[in-house]
Amino acid sequence: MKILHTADWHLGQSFLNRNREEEHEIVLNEIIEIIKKEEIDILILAGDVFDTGSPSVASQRLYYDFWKKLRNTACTHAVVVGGNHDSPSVLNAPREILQLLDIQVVGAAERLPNGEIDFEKEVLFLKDSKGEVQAVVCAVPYLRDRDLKSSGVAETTAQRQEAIIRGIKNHYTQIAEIAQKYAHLEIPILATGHLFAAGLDIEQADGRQEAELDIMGNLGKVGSDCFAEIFSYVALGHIHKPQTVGKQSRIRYSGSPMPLSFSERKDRKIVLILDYEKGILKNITEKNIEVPRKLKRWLGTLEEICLDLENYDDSADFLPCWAEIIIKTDQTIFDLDSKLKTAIGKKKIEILKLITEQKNKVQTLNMPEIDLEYLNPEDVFKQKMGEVAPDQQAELLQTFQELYTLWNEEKE
Ligand SMILES: [Mn+2]
Repeated sequence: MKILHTADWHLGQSFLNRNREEEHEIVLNEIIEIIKKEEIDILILAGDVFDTGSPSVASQRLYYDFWKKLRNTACTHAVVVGGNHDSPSVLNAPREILQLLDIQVVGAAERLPNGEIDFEKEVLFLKDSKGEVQAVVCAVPYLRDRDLKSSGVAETTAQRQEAIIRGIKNHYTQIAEIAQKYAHLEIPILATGHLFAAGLDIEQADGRQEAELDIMGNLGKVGSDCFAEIFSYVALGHIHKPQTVGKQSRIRYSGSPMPLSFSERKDRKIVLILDYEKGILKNITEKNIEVPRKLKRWLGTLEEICLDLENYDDSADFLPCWAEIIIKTDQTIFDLDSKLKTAIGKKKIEILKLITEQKNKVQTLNMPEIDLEYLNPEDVFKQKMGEVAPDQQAELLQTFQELYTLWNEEKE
């Protein structure tokens, strides 16, 4: 049995006001091709399906087109869990109809009538054509504060983080207990998650990416000890760079299938394929995704950058690469635009961000005028948050996300 693990699609992402629909379409088609070629039986999508809680019609079309195309493959089951970017109600809305197509969706932690978490609802049984259970997927979505927190009052940030980690651990412990009942079946038992694990390789992170990581959802970082051995594999989402957690190959981030920020420009973009025999995980392989558009960063003096641009080989680029150019200079440069344009010539390079660093003065030029139409409420909030002390941003953003989700839910 073969299972494909992917995550963090972020459909509908607008990157510096640019639309990414074409890239997403190409990448999703590549995933379909991999599913066909590798004869995948089960697909797992570990959260952040959409970039925003109110996805555009175009991004929803991509989502449903993908399911349509999946019908023409041998893949019989799919499991989708909500990420921190997803609105649980948006993901859950079509779940009954998707269920008919053997696509199971868990947008958020479910609750019993008494308000307690309904752990059983996250344990999914994937059946073959004879009705026999062929795999158990413990579909744990992104766990929101309200799913985790004990009723503490006026907690400090540290206490809050501890409570989050305790809450996540408890959640997986409860799920593992349920899963244990099926240990004798000799079928794959897996878990999913959309969370921030401890001890990740973020060495490529510049200051900005770390800031991004910190404001990505909740603050708690869980260790690999969170995931009981009963889970032969833990399919994670949230971190966009593929990697294992705590050097355990069974606990992994697949990463996003295409680069979503300049800090991901050097990441490999892949999906993971798990090979099971009689319920035992025999092999994990990475399949490369051919990224249709590269994100690039050029940094140096104007002369160095112009030389690099002139020598840039765009022959393998399907779509023009998007560039961030950071020029170090000690004087004001005149005709910067035309100098760069000359260096680029007919090459497929589009400058999205141009920064000149003049000794202590940093100036961002060419930043396209931001039209409110292209921003989602979270983007606007993040921009306003620039005025707030960095250590308070994570908490503020989380509160905003919770309020915004609640508001959206009430609207419906
Ligand atoms: Mn993500």
